[in-house]
Amino acid sequence: MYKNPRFIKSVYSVKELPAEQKPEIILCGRSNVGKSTFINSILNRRNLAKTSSTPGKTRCINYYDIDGRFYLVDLPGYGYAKASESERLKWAKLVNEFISYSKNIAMAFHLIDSRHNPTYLDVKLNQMLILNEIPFKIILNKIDKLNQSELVHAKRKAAEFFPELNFQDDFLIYSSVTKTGKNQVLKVLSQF
Ligand SMILES: Nc1nc2c(ncn2[C@@H]2O[C@H](COP(=O)(O)OP(=O)(O)OP(=O)(O)O)[C@@H](O)[C@H]2O)c(=O)[nH]1
Ligand SMILES: [Mg+2]
Repeated sequence: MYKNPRFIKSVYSVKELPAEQKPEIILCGRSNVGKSTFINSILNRRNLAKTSSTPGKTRCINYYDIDGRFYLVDLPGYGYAKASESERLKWAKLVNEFISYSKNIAMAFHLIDSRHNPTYLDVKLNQMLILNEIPFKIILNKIDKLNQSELVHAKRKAAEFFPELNFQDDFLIYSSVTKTGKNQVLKVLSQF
């Protein structure tokens, strides 16, 4: 278990990235899929990362130092319908620039709300990760909201949207409520 996770800074442009070089594990995906909650849940903290039931909470890149070993990096969500067009473009630009600019991204957790089908933007994000040679896990999140047959359906849909991916290797299921999947995530993180 991690002993000393600390908030480091909020970044609004790629020029402000922390000077100290550490492996960066990024949290990405649509707005409201549970990226910030996932960070708290992995770290056993209630409020380290700011969360909200209103989409669009995280509007900048937030850095958390995990026991001096690596950074967890909370990215703004995309596809938040109620944000203005210019705001959405600004967040998308920040995320795109960051992913192609930072040399320290060691891996990505790409979260998808398991209740909804992946979107075009999820497919684009996955392509961008592959293009930049960033190892990733797609997390089907909030599975506490699904019954068994809905979970089967969600897995089938994910396989349809990402036909080149292998469910065993590239996906995990998760719930911050029940902690399903937490051991697998901690195992993935243990390599850093
Ligand atoms: N049932 C359930 N709710 C969850 C889970 N994870 C997150 N939530 C809820 O989903 C909502 C959004 O969570 P956030 O963690 O703020 O989502 P985010 O992806 O960081 O959103 P942005 O910052 O807008 O990009 C909150 O109301 C959370 O309580 C989960 O595993 N299960
Ligand atoms: Mg957030």
